[in-house]
Amino acid sequence: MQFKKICLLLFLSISCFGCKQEEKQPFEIQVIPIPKHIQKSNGYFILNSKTIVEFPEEFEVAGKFLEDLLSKLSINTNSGTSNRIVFILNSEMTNEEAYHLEIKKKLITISAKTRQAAFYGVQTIRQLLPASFELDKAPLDKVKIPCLNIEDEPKFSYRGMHLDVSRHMYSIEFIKKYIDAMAMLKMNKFHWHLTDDQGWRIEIKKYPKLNEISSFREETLVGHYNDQPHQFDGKIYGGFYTQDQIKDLIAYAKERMITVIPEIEMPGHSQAVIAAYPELGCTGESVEVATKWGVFEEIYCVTEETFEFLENVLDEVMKLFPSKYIHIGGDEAPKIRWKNSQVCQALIKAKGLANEQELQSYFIKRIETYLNSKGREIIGWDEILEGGLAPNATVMSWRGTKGAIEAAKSKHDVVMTPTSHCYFDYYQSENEDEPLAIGGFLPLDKVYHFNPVPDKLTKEESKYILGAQGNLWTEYMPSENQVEYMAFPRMLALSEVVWSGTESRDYIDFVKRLEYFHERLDNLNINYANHLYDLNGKMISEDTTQYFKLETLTDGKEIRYTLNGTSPKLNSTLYKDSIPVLETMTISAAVFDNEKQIGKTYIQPIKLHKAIGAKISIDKNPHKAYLGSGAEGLINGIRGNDNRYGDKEWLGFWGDDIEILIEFKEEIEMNSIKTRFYNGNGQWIYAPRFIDLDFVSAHGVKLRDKIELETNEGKIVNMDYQFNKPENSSVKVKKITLSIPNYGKILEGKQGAGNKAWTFIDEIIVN
Ligand code: TNX
Repeated sequence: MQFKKICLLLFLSISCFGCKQEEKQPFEIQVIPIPKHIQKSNGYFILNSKTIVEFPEEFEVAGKFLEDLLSKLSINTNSGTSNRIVFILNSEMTNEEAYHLEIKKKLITISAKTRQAAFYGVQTIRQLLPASFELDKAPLDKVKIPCLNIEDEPKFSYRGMHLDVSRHMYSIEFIKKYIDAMAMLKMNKFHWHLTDDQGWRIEIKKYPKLNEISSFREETLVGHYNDQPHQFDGKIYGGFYTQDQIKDLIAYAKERMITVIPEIEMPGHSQAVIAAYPELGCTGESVEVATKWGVFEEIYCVTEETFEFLENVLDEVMKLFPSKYIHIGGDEAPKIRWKNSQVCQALIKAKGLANEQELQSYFIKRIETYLNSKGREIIGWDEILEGGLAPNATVMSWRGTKGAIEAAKSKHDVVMTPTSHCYFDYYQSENEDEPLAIGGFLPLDKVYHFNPVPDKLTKEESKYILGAQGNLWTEYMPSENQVEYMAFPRMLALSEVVWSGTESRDYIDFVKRLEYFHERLDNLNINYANHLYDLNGKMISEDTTQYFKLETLTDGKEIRYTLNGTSPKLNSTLYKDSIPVLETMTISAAVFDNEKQIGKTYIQPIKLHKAIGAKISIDKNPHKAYLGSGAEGLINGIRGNDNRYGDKEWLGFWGDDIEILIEFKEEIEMNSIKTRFYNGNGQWIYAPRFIDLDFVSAHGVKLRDKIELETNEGKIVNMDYQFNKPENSSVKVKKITLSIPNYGKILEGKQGAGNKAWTFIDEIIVN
């Protein structure tokens, strides 16, 4: 494989000093996240078994980390000269996390003010070393590091990764591996989502039933939530982390400069607790630990008993976790139980609150007061803004950026985790054979191009944006392997977002470094997704001609394709600028490097029909997270994926009634129009109940019809309209209007009840 060859070459260029060609081939700096300033100078520092490492006591962690790395060199050699790597404590540096790395021929210095900063300097050195240093033994006895000067500091102070261990649970060993990877990427906050409806995962000594009952569910949903009818595996699932395991993990993370922030969900996502302690719910009735995904109505009732319980739980949590922040959840708490509870209604009256939203705010403020009194601060999901924000709360903005803007404008700190750029449980590729995921579409480049600071903020307000975090919700990640697949390489892209900032970001350069980084991930035994050799395709319509464009991310490779349904081979047509589309066809293409196919085969059926090349407009903009390929994408001959509304073909609208106008250049003769709607009710997506169709001929003759749709038909609802016409005559049409009313409010008892439904529409086929 060519990739291996590249690595071998690089490896040789690092290890084979004395080679003359090397001077011609400048050493490329492959560090992720890319440092702020790099200045390369001449010559190399030769690392060898005689290299001495010196560090002050404050930098013991960083110093030892480096010594451990160096001890991987083969020691059965006496070659090399003694040179030094020296850590310097420089209290004058302004940024606490900044380091200065200077590599000269005989001396490397790492200057830093804090232990974190020194550690980050070492992570940079680590990535300047060959990837074989990630193995137990680096089979080398000398390594040359290029002389250079790096001045580096992070853009954001909060650089986080989250992991949900409620929906699925992972070993402490695995979480340590996850933390190791975060540390390598200079991330510093691990948000540990410990409790949810499907399982309570932290040992609480005062309430043993939390671990006996709340930590286990009877069985688990099989397949996707949108697959009906729901099926279950019939196996008990669960467990929890003991306080000793948690202490050990926190200490482990601390050595890697990572703060562990625990999340204890309230008032919602607490069905597992109510399963063990029904008296904490409003009905007092017993419920089960949830066995499927979603949002549940069983939430804590607002009683003194609940507060006493939560304060006791939080006392144990605070004893374990030294973190300044305690995450209290706050998201997705349906208010139906509170509406029907006399106790809650009486409290609303007594406290002069306007409604249940304000009651939620009262709830969160009480918990905040308690935690503040113990010297801690709360973080909550952006729903904590509803009904009034607690005075000192930090907001984790997940439903877009609205919450972030509101919070920053009222001088509250914010951590950005919008679904659009930070939900690593979404699909990362359009390949049909991707492992099952929750939905959505978040490819690597989209993560990479994230700017955590919403543009609606002034410079002053932007200071409240502490940083960003990647979220790993694990409904569809039953194994550790699967978590890694979803986390990597998106975590690498995010590390550059939060560390390097927008100024020094270049995606093509990142991709090159990532390609090189694969070997490091291989050596670390991380199951990353590799979509670098995928193809991206796009249909282009110009007047009456259509053609298809293909592109791949990495340089210096060939694309070969066939149009007859056979797999692309070495002797298949070489792709140049585009593929003319003259008829209905299937493009099968792949990336080739050095005479071998690398990456997967890309298969794209294209179905020509009469609307292709017409003019199309929609009276509303699709939601910015689901823009597909714009309005034109609805008549480009390409259908969306049957399972994934988040791809480049489906268009998503949130709550809007929409009107789509298709205008033909010349009047056409047609006899049918078809389209389809996504109907993923678990994700609040509903097909419309009916559609109005208007046809107008060039002479102004009008035809109008209404089509009722069966909205509980399944995951996809088809609209298939044929003219009722005498044999052999067809209808002449110049303009078609499709009026598509939104489904309306989601019904009680369904996911997202009371919210506006989404409408997702795919290709409109005219024949
Ligand atoms: C929403 S993000 C949730 C989680 C789900 C996630 C799936 C948030 C605060 N709540 O409970 O796991 O969507 O993407």
